[in-house]
Amino acid sequence: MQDPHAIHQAARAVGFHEVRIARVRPTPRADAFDRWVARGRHADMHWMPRGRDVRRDPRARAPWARSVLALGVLHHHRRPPDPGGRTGMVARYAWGRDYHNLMGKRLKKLRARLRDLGIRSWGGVDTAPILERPWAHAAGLGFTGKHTLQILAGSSSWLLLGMLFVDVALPPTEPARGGCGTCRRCLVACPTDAFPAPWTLDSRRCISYWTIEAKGLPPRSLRAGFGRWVFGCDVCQEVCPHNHAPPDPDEDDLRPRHAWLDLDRVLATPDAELLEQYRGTPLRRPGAAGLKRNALMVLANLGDEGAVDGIREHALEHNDPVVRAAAVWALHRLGATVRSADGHPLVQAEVRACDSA
Ligand code: B12
Ligand code: SF4
Ligand code: SF4
Repeated sequence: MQDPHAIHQAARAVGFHEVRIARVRPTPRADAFDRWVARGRHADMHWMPRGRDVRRDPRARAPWARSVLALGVLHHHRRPPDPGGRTGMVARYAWGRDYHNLMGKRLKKLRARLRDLGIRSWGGVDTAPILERPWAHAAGLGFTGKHTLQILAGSSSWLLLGMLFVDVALPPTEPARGGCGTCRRCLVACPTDAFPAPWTLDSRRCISYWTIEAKGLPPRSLRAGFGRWVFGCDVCQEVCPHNHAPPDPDEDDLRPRHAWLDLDRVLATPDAELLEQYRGTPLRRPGAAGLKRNALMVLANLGDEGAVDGIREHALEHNDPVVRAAAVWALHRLGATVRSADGHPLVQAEVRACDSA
């Protein structure tokens, strides 16, 4: 059996804060994933059911895999003060550089070091068809909280994951300490009631899904629940008692750059320029129209009539009907009169809904 010490050292040297190891077998709890998809809880993330065989057993992609390295980067920082004006909150994981790039580079370096040790590897961060949390749980990289996130006892859930399957059998690490016990805080605190049961999230009700992944308009019944979240949502983690004193990583790449967005500015900035401003960050994921849609939701929730002129000027004529429809709704919520000659069905549906409200 290979000495795991060199591997742990290599992983730490390239910038992974946490490393755990599990033996490869069929993915634990893969049936829960199948049930989740069968119930439509992946919403419009049509890519999720793809690669089912690999999700169920990574050896469908890497038949030589014997062990998995569960790798973690801790990313917590204290939220900087609200700069004032009409602002929206960004979820913590997105405050700095895009973790796909950051961790992807670290993974690449680690794979090169493993190659030097004669070890073959395959894996990824987020985008490969790997059920990262069940593997992290199996390796003892935290335990799975009722909000479905991995929590490191004595540290926090402000932890991003990467997985690397290797062709050597390594001694597995200990199972994680801790658990949720009788606590239910996250389930109760979720502003949009997105947990049909503990350890199960319905993406169709999750603010994170709607502000990052979704292309369309969120259901009207959920919009007020978005509160000030303009990108992602951290509520289920903020209320968790395991996150009361998280460590802050002292790393330049993880430092907060945009914890708050100026919503008027998001609307007024031309789309291409907006995307350019957020190059290399997760904020590009919903596209410029998605960010503007999100900004309109939050402006409506802020209830500040001062936003009306900006919405009329910059959003009501936007080339994306989702933005125009969101603008109609925001204007209505801010008490402004909305007369729209816009014939697009999405916009018309919003106008009708506002008229009948
Ligand atoms: C799709 C996805 C989403 C979707 C769906 C989220 C979800 N809960 O499924 C949306 C867009 C909503 C989302 C939101 C977020 N995401 Co996301 N997302 C993913 C992705 C790509 C796939 C997750 C997946 O397969 N979901 C399907 C469900 C069925 O799987 P699961 O939740 O892992 O469920 C397993 C367990 O719950 C377990 N289980 C079931 N029952 C039981 C019972 C018990 C007792 C136990 C112990 C376990 C257990 O079995 C299930 C597997 O079958 C992963 C990356 C990856 N490839 O894994 C990142 C990932 C999960 N996301 C991540 C993050 C950071 C977030 C956000 C915090 C971002 C934000 N701040 O806005 C939110 C958190 C919302 C939440 N409470 O989960 C991190 C989580 C890190 C961590 N510490 O756990 C990941 C791992 C990305 C990464 N590489 O770091 N995400
Ligand atoms: S991320 Fe926000 S909306 Fe999604 S489950 Fe957690 S608290 Fe609910
Ligand atoms: S808030 Fe409570 S129930 Fe939710 S993950 Fe944290 S400890 Fe578990």
